[in-house]
Amino acid sequence: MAPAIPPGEDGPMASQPDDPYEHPYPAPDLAARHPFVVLEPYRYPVDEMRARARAFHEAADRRRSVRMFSSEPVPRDLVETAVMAASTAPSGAHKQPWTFVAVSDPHLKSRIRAAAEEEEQKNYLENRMNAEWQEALAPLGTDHHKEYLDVAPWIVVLFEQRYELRPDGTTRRNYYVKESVGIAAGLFVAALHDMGLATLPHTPSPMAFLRTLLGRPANERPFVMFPVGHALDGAQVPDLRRKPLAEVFVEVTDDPVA
Ligand code: IYR
Repeated sequence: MAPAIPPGEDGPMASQPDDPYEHPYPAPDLAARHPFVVLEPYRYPVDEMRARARAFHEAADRRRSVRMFSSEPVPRDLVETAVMAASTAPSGAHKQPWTFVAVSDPHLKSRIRAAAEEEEQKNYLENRMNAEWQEALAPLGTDHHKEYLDVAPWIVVLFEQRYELRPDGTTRRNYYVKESVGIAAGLFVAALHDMGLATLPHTPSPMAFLRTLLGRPANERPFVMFPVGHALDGAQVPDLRRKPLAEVFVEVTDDPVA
């Protein structure tokens, strides 16, 4: 059977002496039906791996969720590039089931703030969040005031596409939508932080109002929204500690069931 990718520079590697695979991927009949390319290698010497790993952790560890934004404008292309980075997230069946909806219009931001505050009043003041929940939030000092939605130059609302709506009106299933969109959200947060912008994953639950307010189609449901901008000079954040490795990492060595 002729391989779909001709051998050569972009072709499949000759089997290596230490090749452990009995069942190569892609199988030749798969490669005959769908295009494959050779992965661009990106390996580093192990010392460089450690240095990069440490640098990435240190940079990530400087990120904080911000609730006091500056009104300083942020060029739209920066938001777009963060969305492109987020949109590299792996997704179920590569469906990329997300839409990032960006708003900088002051009137629209105000309407979002008003609707969010209306929901949050029920959460905080009418005890839609129970006592245990409110107690857990106490150290963060959040309340129903969401002024930052007016102040931050951008609000980006991340919508999950519960199913695919094709231009001809037909639909297709999406898979692992929450997992996929959650990973994209994480990459968005990281991309903004890496370029020196601040954000806050904000979920004014329920937030169905965002679909109507932003005129989104029936297959889309708001997943999380992000005020995006520079942190206000002197902005305060809660003095939180991150769990140490020992609390978040376990290596299982013996078969626990044996
Ligand atoms: N959505 C509310 C409440 C809230 C809930 C959690 I969980 C938080 O970590 C923070 C806030 C709000 O945005 O205030």
